[in-house]
Amino acid sequence: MAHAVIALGGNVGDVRATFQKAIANICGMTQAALLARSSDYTTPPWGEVEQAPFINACIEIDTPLDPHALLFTLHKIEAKFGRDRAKEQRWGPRTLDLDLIAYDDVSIEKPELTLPHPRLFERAFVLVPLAEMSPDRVIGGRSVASALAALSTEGIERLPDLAGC
Ligand code: PH2
Ligand code: MG
Ligand code: MG
Repeated sequence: MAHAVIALGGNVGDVRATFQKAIANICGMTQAALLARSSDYTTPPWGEVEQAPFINACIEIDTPLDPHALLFTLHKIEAKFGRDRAKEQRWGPRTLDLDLIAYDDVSIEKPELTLPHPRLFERAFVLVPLAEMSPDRVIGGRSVASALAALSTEGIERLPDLAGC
């Protein structure tokens, strides 16, 4: 089994409900155990596109799938929840984005998959939920908490837990 960190994001539809269903699908379809789930956060949209705020969260799983099989399954789950990569704008609005952030201590640089995620250390919207779960985790030689300390977290707000979760 391998330890994987997955970041969830979205700003179209009932994103928090989508996250709940997507996490159940991730565990079912990747034969994974859910080790930890962060709170949901509302985050200012990042990138040049004018759009609604995002909701972001992170999970940690134990999975028997290799990184490519895991990524393939994450893409299938994105599509199941209305994501259409052919039609969307880069950095634009989306129902569900599932990014593979880290997979054990594996480093990969391929066109389809870079591990750890190449933009992790620029993105407070990933590091804030990740730091809630694992501030001391070291990814790519940096601790999550120290990487987060270098970024602004302005506008990022933790959302109260949903009833029943
Ligand atoms: N994802 C994007 C573009 N911009 N901004 C925030 N705050 N959170 C995201 O997950 C995000 C974004 C495209 O995937
Ligand atoms: Mg993303
Ligand atoms: Mg993505």
